[in-house]
Amino acid sequence: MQGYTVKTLTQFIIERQADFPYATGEFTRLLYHVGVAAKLVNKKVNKAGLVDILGEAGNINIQGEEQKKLDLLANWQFVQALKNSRECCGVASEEDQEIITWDDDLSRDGNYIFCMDPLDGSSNIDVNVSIGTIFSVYRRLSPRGTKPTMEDFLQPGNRQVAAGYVIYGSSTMLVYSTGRGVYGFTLDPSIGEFCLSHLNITTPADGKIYSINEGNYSHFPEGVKKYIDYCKGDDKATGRPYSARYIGSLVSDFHRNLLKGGIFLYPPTASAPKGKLRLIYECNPIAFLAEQAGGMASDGTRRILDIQPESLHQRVPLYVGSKNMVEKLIEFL
Ligand code: P6P
Repeated sequence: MQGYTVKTLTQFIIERQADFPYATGEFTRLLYHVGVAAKLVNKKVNKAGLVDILGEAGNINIQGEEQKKLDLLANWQFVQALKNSRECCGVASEEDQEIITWDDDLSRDGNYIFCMDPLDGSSNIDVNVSIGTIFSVYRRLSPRGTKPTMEDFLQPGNRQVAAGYVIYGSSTMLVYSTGRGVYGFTLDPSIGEFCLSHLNITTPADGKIYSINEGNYSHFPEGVKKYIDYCKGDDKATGRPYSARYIGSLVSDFHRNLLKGGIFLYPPTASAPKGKLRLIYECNPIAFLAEQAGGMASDGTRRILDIQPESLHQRVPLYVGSKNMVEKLIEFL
């Protein structure tokens, strides 16, 4: 019987457990439960057009954005999975003002904290554009057996032990890194497993794609305007003009550029003077993955991963992708 050798996410995590310092299986169990939540959210996202979970949930989340029902479902699903893992002592989510904790001893004993945007790009749900979950994992600083503190969640991105995203698109993929390269798993619905499909993803040092919402051009810093004009320049020797590709869904724009090479820019704008994207559960995980794949991530003056967070939902400008392209942009800035 002709079959193909499948390596599931669970098999891979267990295999790589040995890579993980003080591998005690705790992290393996945490990541396993993230995979379960991703499969359950995927089921809901795939049916979004069929059952009554489209459209506004009516609530306003702490970002002042309409919360769509799928946002709430995804948030609930991941929080449940993290609780069930018993390895996580608290969660910071885009959808919740405060840190989420559980009043049970096992969770309080959890060694990890989890930061997430459970369903990023959710304004695209109703128009069937890919959306994603973005997550970041840290070891707690506070003693086990106690409630986690804000300090646990305000660690700089260079202290992440893992980061990843799920992209619910033409196929559903989970992409993550524990600091030893970036690995991609594609969901095979016929067996309900994430199967290894992208081994050790590296992003090209140069690319021909730039991703930015040029509608905000008039409010961009001068250096960004100059860089955009550079991307549009006519110089075959440097492969310009580049292609403009912007989906308006961070995970989709980042994933494409990660694989093909390119740069994603979210500069300060009039409506978002500090940038729109959140440091803790969007920029840090994306920056971790970009660097693990050989790319670069900056806020224009600082390496994203070195920024000391000051608040849970803090926003920063984000310039991320192919190393040479980000360096070129920083020259213009
Ligand atoms: P704009 C989606 O709402 C999101 O948070 C990211 O996924 C995306 O990159 C960005 O906002 C798009 O923002 O202002 O270009 O619509």
